[in-house]
Amino acid sequence: MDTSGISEIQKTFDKAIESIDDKKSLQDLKVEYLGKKGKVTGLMKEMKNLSNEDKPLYGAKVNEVRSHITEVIEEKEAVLASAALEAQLKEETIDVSLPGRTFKLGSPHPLSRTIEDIEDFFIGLGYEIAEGYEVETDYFNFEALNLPKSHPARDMQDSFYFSEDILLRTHTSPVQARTMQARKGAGPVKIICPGKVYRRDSDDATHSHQFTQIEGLVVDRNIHMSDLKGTLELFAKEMFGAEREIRLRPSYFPFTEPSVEVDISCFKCKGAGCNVCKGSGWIEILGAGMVHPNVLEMAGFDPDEYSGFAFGMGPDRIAMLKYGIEDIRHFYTNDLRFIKQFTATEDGGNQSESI
Ligand code: 2NL
Repeated sequence: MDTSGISEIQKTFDKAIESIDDKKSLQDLKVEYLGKKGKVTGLMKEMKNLSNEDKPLYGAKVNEVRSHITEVIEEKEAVLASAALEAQLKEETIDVSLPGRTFKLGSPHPLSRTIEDIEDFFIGLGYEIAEGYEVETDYFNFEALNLPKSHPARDMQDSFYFSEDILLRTHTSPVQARTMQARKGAGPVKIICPGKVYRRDSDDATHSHQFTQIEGLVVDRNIHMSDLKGTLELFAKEMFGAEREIRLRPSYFPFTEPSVEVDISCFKCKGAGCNVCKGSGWIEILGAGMVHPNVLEMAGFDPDEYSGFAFGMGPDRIAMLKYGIEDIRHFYTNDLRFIKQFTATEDGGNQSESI
């Protein structure tokens, strides 16, 4: 019996495997020898031509070669796999000393930030936030606030009219009037009304036809001017620093009686006089007063039983003072270079330039 063919196949295999150094060629080699139409399988097919005597010997020899080839291929597979893993690990090495990827932080618009700060302060004192309509009726924007059709103070609040009776609100007071009315004469009312308001004005550094307002209203039994004063003093200290003092000057609003303008001691010069306070040591920040009995009555509250105080301020002006912004139009013209100056801080707020 001639088994030289078998030895020959093992020899050629041993030679061929030496030069294999990738998975694909190894797979091809495996098919070439052990596959259905492979060389080793071909040897087995020769069996039928052998005598019964020779068959076991021949079969054993072929099996030996098959085991050898199988074993060598498995070894090679393991070697290639570990080499591939090593190469991958080398490739994907992470240099932990490299700087991390940076990402850009957004920051709140200084006006939004100011409005939120003001809201937070009053929420802390137990106020609720009330919001209403930007398109209002003449009644709620003017009449209900003691500004009848003939009232000369209407001239100061010329607005954008949709019709004789419908307009863009000139202040947030209609929200307060509506809230009072909804309470049907039963106090207490303790609300803060923030929002956009509109006036027919020519835009310049300190005027905008669209701006923001925050008004506050407290109506209950036994509300006095002292309550207003204490509230606004706390507010001034919270917004502009614990050393701030407030000063009340007599003023006039149709919806309050008496009415006052409220100043804070200058946060820049501490009262000595500078460009921010125009040399006076005081800065006007809001208007306020005791709710006019007519306003209470029109909203369904008995002025003999209830009294209240109200105040109104412009967050635009407060933000301009706080952050040293010299032109109100910066808030509304969406120039990113402006907004980017107010970088976010860890507490989520803006970094103040001037205070
Ligand atoms: C200012 C002055 C003020 C009010 C707003 C008010 C609202 C109701 C009743 C009474 Cl419903 N008063 N609001 C009172 C005084 C002043 O705003 O200079 N704002 C920028």
